[in-house]
Amino acid sequence: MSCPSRDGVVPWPADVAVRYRAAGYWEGRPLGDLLWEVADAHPDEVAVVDAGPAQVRLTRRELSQRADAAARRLLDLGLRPDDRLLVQLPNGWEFVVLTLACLRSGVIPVMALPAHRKHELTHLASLSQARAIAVPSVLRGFDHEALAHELADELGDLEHVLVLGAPDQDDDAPRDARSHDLGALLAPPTDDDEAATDRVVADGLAPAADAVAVLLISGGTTGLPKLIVRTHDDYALNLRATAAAVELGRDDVYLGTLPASHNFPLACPGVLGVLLVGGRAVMLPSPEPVRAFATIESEGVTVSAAVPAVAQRWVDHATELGEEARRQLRTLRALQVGGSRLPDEYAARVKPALGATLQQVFGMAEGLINTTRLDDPDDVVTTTQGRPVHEADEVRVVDAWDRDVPDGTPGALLTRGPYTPRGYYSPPGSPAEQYATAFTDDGWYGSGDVVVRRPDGNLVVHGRDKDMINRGGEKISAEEVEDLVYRAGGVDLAAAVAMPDPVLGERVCVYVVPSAGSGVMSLEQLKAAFTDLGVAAYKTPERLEVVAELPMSKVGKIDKKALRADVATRLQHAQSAQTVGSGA
Ligand code: OOB
Repeated sequence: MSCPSRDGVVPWPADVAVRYRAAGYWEGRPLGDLLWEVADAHPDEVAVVDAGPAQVRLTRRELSQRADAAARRLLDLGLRPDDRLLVQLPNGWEFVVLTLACLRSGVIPVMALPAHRKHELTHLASLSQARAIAVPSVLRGFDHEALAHELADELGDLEHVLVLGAPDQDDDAPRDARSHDLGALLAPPTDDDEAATDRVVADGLAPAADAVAVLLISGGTTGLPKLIVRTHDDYALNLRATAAAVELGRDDVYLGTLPASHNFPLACPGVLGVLLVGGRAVMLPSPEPVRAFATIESEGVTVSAAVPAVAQRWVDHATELGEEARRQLRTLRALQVGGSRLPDEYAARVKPALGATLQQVFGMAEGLINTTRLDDPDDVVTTTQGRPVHEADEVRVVDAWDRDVPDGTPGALLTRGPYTPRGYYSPPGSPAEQYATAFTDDGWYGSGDVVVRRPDGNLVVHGRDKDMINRGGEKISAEEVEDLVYRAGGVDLAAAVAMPDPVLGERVCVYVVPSAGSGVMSLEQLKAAFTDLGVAAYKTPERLEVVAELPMSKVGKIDKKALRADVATRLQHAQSAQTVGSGA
């Protein structure tokens, strides 16, 4: 069995690692140690609130005892430190306990999104050689349990299916006899003696600080997503630096409504960050404003995070409610917004509508996090995406020849630093170069974003030179969509591009040249083909243009810039035709 805490992981160069340690950026302690220190100091405080249907409150003692019990039970199942566990759970207390159990035991969680389906999960499970998967039984009408067993049948490494029954259903146990009951795995220890033994066992399992803590999923630009290795040392720094940037402390209550397996709500500072500073995490499975506002009021939430589309919904809802919303949101002091570009007009509306200070967050699962600061002038907060959260973050803005451009000039973002790994995870037996894309030889990560650095150091995201579609913060690789269109069949040429959208920023539009003799495909047929291929719904094309040929660039590649312009014009025309049609 391979060991990803060493194999397939690109380490920081030894001299750089020495420097980061000497400077104290890396503390040399695993995340479980750091979190348990807080739990031991304040055992009776409430640490986690599940504000979903489960309505569970856990003190720090209960949280740590359950996590240590779960760590032991993972081992009882046969899992070992360094084994990978594919985690696909909605936001709830179970997600937190299971993640902590992994951090304590050295079992490595692979953070899948609830929206992922067979196509994505198969890839993630095989890439990580996952030995176990944790899923809800049925969520939003989808049978995750059945799918998990399908995967287990097909993938040699995947042995254990851990299933969470729905707490709001009569029968909350898994329905397949082969499933392990995740509810039971996350139950408290039976008594104090068991708790004490579990503690000793879990303390003994403490992973090395430079071992892998979690595997995150990259937004991906080429084909299927890659895995990003985050070590205990570097992720702890990620938590501390982002917590400092939003001035997070023991009195803070963080509301997690974005899918918690994403780096932003997980660790920037997110659920883990608020626990690390001794605050409280409140988990909600959806950012829908009525529930979210009621939860903010009842739990005294002080900080939350949203993608721009969610922030817009909150602003619109608050504007509609007026005074009532201001009362509900009284305790909310900061709203972090990131994942995709927040339009300046909306940025300016956040504080007046919600009463909370806006913090723009321009981050990436690969590391670097930029934020505006709470005391920044309005112009910085509403028109920039902030600056690096840590003094050792290195940022370059370069032209096509890798030369630094002056401030004020758009260029490609390159970054290195103590929480930005030097390469993607490469599975055993695969050529490491295949996973080195996006990293330069001297370890810079090229995020594919086109940014301008202002003289005050703040970055403004202007666009990107990666072939990705950012649908309201959900990243979609154009190449992956194109591969799926080819698999759907009947086309000679396919190109996926972003089309502008007032709500999500971008959506997926596909241009196809049909094969000779095949009938003209409709958007409905294409959507159905994507569903049949078991693809996450957010990647499904929302517009289809059937054309006789595609524009080509001078070097013989499909000219996507021309296609993006084309679809934008078509949408504009459609809109003005509608306006004329409605007599306006
Ligand atoms: C976050 O992480 P990922 O890994 O899902 O996506 C990273 C990419 C960036 O390279 C950039 O293209 C885009 O998402 N992005 C933004 C942005 N924040 C992220 N583009 C424009 N403005 C922003 N504010 O998305 C992520 C990770 C941690 C914290 C926040 C976001």
